[in-house]
Amino acid sequence: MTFDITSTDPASAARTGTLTTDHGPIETPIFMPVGTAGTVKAVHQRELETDINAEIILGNTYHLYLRPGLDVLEGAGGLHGFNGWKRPILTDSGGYQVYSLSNTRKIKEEGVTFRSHIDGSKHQFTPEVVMDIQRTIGADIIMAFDECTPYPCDYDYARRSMHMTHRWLDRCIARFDATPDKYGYRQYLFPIVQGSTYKDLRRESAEVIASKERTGNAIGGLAVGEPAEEMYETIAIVNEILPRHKPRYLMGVGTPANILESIALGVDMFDCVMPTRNARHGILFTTEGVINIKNEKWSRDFSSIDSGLDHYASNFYSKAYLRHLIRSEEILGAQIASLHNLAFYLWLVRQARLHIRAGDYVSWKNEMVVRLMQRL
Ligand code: PRF
Repeated sequence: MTFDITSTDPASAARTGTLTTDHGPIETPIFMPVGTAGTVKAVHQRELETDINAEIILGNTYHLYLRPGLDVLEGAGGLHGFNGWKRPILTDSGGYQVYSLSNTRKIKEEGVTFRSHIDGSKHQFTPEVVMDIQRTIGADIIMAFDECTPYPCDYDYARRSMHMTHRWLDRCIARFDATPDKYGYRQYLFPIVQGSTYKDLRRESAEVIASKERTGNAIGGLAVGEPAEEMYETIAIVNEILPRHKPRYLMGVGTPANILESIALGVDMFDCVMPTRNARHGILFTTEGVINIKNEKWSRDFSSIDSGLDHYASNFYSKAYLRHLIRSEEILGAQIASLHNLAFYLWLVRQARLHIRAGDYVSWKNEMVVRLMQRL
């Protein structure tokens, strides 16, 4: 995998780049649609690839391991063979999902034991198990096994948890480097910085993660309820330390404003369920601001969902029609809204790249964060 920085913004840490994998190139900064269970919910592969040109999608170790299971995925030749997606895939390691979804989880030095949210069956994730699972899923980019601390988190817990995440990382690296690429293309392991919102812990974690000299690095443990300003301060501290010439991935972020601000701090990769999850609840991101399509005010608004986007679903369907579909819980409503929101997020990062190249990123960003976050 290579990462070429193609331009840098004179007024911020923003940069554009090309990350090249065996499944093709990724232009950064990039947003990665979340495909938890092997599907970006309510969106076809052809729509992802052709309509909105998603360059990489996410999968979740936790979900795919529980269902359909590794024997099915291995039989299909990995997730690419199973769902037909030809471009890069990144998988999250399962730690974060175990904490948020499973029942009765126990975190110990060895790993995490938990019960499935599907059938209550008992499982154990260790750094070694999680490396093997992600190799079998066939992800191009594999995430280290970590603990994402909650917010707020007392200092002592955050410090002990971070040190365990670092020890887990050494076990991840040992296992990952001892196992071959599973399906003939190259797979890469990204380590994750933790340390809650404590500056000294974040510095220590970033130093440790940078010292492993992997292909790319991730920042975890943010966007878990802390004020946005605290998140930005933490990102700035970490990005001072993470190497400039490698991609930086901010996990699980965020709103359009969060993404634009983090790009200015030198982040290259993002993922979040927000565009797809909010879509299913009728919350739409548009080039003019945020719309709750269920509101009465849209009932006779026959204008297109977003004429500012050059995209089929955003232009063809009216706000009033989408409102009707979402209120009636029609499946097509979720499809149109999800496709539109993802088209918006990918438009957003494309615009960011254009403005970084043009050298006016900061002034554009300052205007956009106000416009895009207003409630219409
Ligand atoms: N760790 C992992 N996945 C994550 C996070 C994390 O800290 C977050 C935090 N926002 C989202 N997804 N492994």
